[in-house]
Formats: sequence, structure tokens, C-alpha cells
Amino acid sequence: MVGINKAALAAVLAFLPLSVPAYAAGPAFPSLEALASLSGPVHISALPELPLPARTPWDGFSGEDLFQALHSALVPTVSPVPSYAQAKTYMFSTAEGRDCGGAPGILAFYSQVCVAGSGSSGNDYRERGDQNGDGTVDKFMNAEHIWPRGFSKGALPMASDLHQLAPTLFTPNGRRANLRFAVVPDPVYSTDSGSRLGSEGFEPADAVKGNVARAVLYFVVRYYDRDIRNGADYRDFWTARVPMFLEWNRADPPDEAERRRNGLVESFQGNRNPFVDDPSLADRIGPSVFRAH
Ligand SMILES: [Ca+2]
Ligand SMILES: [Ca+2]
Repeated sequence: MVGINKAALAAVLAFLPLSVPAYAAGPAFPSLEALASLSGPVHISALPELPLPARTPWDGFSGEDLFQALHSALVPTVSPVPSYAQAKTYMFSTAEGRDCGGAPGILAFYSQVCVAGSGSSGNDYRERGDQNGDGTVDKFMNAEHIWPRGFSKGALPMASDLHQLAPTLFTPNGRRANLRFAVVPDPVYSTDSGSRLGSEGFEPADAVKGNVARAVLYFVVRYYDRDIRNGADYRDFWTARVPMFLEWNRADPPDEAERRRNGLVESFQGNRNPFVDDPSLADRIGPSVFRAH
């Protein structure tokens, strides 16, 4: 650690909340009676109010000092590390559950459509018609690794870290594969939400560009010193695209659903994504420091 005021860092670490796993807790939803009548995109009702996220005192930190302070603070308080199966179960049953116009469901990440269903597996969520307008009807959902799983050889804790997992319909998940994120002007595949595939890579819908950026920023801060570059062109996937991720973080700030999810993930795995609590932290670290990791 370079140049950090140790007293200030100790104060930061002491402030971090302790957490208890909540694998079994699930949201209360209305009955499934309304499911039969659902088809196509559904209006998404407002999510319940939650307390403001725990604030950590990062005042006075910037650049490399801030990067390293966050890196130290992001070590989870939950042990042992959840398995990938546990993480997927929690994601589908709890972290992503929401009200889809009076019935339970999940918002498909890249497609931004509410997929009706309830349960702890992606198999419990089936596209009703071609909801996302990509020309296929998907029979289930997957857990998307925003930082491709293979880049970490499927190892824990990276593979089960819910801050970088997202529920996606089968086809957009496969189209993204392990491609770099990019702006795609002339797509060969797209969803109505604006997620697009082209020779440049995969462009997420505007509604989740910031979510993607904050997941990637978190991932690098948390795991830069781990084996996360297996089979990756790291310069092309990350280093050269730092300015794009910082721009996406600014253009699509966290909304209520993303902040709520941050708290639910914390209760599962024992750490928060600090860029969701305070997206300005990313620019305070700055592009040159991010590129150097
Ligand atoms: Ca579809
Ligand atoms: Ca967003």
C-alpha cells in the first residue's frame, strides 16, 4: 500500500458492516394466478423502499490510494465463499426477484424485459413469446458472467461473485459469449432494448451500460491481483476500454433497483460494490490508475 494514512484506513475498515448470509430468504410475491395471462414486456412496478446504503468514509482518498483502500475493504466478511450453485440460487430466488405487473418475475439484464416466473433456477424463467424482439423464444435464463468466467478458469470466489453476475435470457447470453464490450454501430444481432452484437464486440443496452461498467470496475479492484486474465486479451478487453467504462458509469448512474440489489448481494456474500454506492469513486481513481491494474 502506497502512501495511505494508516489511521484513516483503519477507520474505514472498522466502519465496514458485518454481514450474515441470507441464502434462504426470499421476497414475498403475490400468487402465481396472473401468470397465465402474461405475454410480452410487462410494466415493472416500483420496488420497495430500502434504507440508504451504508456509506464508507472515502473522503481524502484518490488515485492509487483509493484503489488500494477499496481493494482492501472489498474482502468479504462471509466465510466460506459461496459456491457458484449457491450464488445462482440466490440470484434467481432473491437478488433479482421483483414484481412484474402484479406477478413475480425477473428483469432480463441485456433484454430489459420482465420474465415471469418464480423459483431458484434459470429453468424456472421462460420467455413468453419473443419478448425481447431478437427473433427467438428462449426456454430458460442463464447466469451471465460480466467478466467472462473462463478468464478466471471458473475459480472461486470470482465465478460466484454476484456483483458481476446477471440473469440473462439464453440467446443474448450466448451472443455476448466472452466478447469484449464495445460500441456497435452496425449490429448483426440486437434486442429491442438496444443490446447489440457486431464485429466490434457486444454493446449492452443503454439501461445497463452503467451496471456493466460498475461490475467491471468492481471486478478489477477486487481481483486485479488474482488469475483473471486466462485466455483474455487484457489490453483489448480492459486496459484500452477504461475510458469507455468510466463514461458508461457516468451516463447510466445507479437506480433504485441497482442500489437495492447491492444490499441484497451484501447480505449474501458480505461485501458491497462501492461504485454503486458512490459512482464518483471511479473518476476519483481515474483512468491512468485503472489502466495500470
Ligand atoms: Ca427472444
Ligand atoms: Ca442502469
